[in-house]
Amino acid sequence: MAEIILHHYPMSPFAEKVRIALGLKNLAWRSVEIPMIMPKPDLMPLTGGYRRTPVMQIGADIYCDTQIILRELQRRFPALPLTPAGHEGVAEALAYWADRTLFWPAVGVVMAVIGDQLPEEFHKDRAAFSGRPPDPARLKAMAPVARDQLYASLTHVERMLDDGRAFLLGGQPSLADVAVYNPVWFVLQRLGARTPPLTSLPGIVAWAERMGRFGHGQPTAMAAAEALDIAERAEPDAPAGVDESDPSGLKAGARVSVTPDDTGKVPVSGELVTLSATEIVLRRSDERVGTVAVHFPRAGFILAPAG
Ligand SMILES: N[C@@H](CCC(=O)N[C@@H](CS)C(=O)NCC(=O)O)C(=O)O
Repeated sequence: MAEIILHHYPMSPFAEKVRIALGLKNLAWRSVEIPMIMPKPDLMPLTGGYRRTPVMQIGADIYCDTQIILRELQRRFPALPLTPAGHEGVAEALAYWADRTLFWPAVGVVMAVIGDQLPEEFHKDRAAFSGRPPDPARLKAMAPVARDQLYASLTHVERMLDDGRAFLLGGQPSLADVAVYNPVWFVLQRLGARTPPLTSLPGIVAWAERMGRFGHGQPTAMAAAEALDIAERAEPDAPAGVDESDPSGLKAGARVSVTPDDTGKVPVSGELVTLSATEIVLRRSDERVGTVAVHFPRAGFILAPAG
């Protein structure tokens, strides 16, 4: 099988969610470092416009968003399952909550402290990314709100750990753990454990230490050009196909676009080759990499016929 290639940068918390999952599964992978802000000229030929971090590549199959990246890792490497049997829905739902709700107050806590040390280009880029004007002073003013919201949300997780369990859903780590680890890691990494509200959440801090011990598996660096060459030489995997009873009524071969519904709302266009409740796959061509299959999760993405 082609190697796992992760396009990411070290300080990305969503990339850490995937890196720690690669550690849990003890996998070998190749690491391509991408810029923290646009432009990302060596990523665009692979994704067709999707700009968020991280992106996983396996040959000519490109996986956008950590939801689909983790599902694919689970499918290809089923040992040490990330979704414990009988608890798949709970693990997925907790992960979605962590990605879309818990993440933001954690960003608020960190940015209130480090925001004004970051360059103007970073703030401009993240303003375009989020659709909100750049405003480091507002980030500082919102610090108490972010702290309190993170406290309220993480207290639910602290309570889950109160009975002495090692991980959120029991004795083994799962998708729920790697997803909650993402924002907790971000605060710990940037500000340390003496940061409120972590000072009031000792169970979370101890759990995060346990999570961190899984490490990142075995990464080795790869140049971006090599990753593009690999995509160019490879053929995408055979598509799973379009579910005939999908409520959208879309059929295989339709020209469609896929756009994140929250941040980095850049549409990617192509030919629909797979559609299910959990996955959208487009086939598209690029002059640098030839034909690639770009995979997205269904949740959190807008699928529309392309004009
Ligand atoms: N829902 C996405 C969120 C990814 C995300 O927001 N990543 C941040 C970095 S942690 C990002 O893309 N920031 C802008 C950038 O890297 O260009 C996922 O699960 O992958």
